[in-house]
Amino acid sequence: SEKGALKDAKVLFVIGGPGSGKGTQCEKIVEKYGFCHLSSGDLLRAEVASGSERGKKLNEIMEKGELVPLDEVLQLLREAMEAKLSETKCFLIDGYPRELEQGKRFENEVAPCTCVLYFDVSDDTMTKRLLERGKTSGRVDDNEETIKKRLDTFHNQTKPVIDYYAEQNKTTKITAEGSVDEVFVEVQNSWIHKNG
Ligand code: B4P
Repeated sequence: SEKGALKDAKVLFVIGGPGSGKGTQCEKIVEKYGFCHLSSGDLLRAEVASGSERGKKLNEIMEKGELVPLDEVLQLLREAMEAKLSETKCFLIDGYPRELEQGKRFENEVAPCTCVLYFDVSDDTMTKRLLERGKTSGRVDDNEETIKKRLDTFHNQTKPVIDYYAEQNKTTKITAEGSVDEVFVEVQNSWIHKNG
């Protein structure tokens, strides 16, 4: 079955608050190490852009800075992984899991996770980056009010995920306050160490 095919995939979860630089660093990792990068946020925005009824509902949730229903995002990820399986078995899953149940369901139904990269950044820095991006992004969630809610969602729902994988010694914390290139040095140090 498809589930069987994905079971052998090598999966790295990439977690961090909104604007922590996950997407940015994943692109650099792909350039250098050639993983397949799948961003849950990008997959959701693509669904919104398609103009479907499902997309309209998702957009309303994202505009509020809340998490979309687990089954929606898990299904999108599974389909995207299956579509890439003939090319690679190594996946960077960016922006997922954002709540503990997402991690457990993914590991039960898709594939076990090898390692979690956690981008640690202060709320202040994340807010500044997102407001900066908001000047040109056109994203419904890059405004002051939604950013506050996204930070709350991160602290309340995603932090327990980080603790859960830290207890299993799977979490690698990256200090991600610096510039894009400085952070990438940190990533490479941890990355080569764990996956080189
Ligand atoms: P995401 O798309 O994951 O949005 P994000 O948290 O803002 O991360 P992103 O990858 O875009 O930003 P990055 O840090 O790279 O999620 C959006 C929404 O989708 C969520 O709020 C939720 O509603 C929904 N969603 C997504 N996944 C979900 C899931 N699993 N379950 C339920 N709902 C889900 O970069 C931010 C900015 O900072 C960029 O402009 C970048 O250029 C800049 N930047 C990056 N690194 C920098 C650095 N070192 N210095 C200066 N600027 C930097």
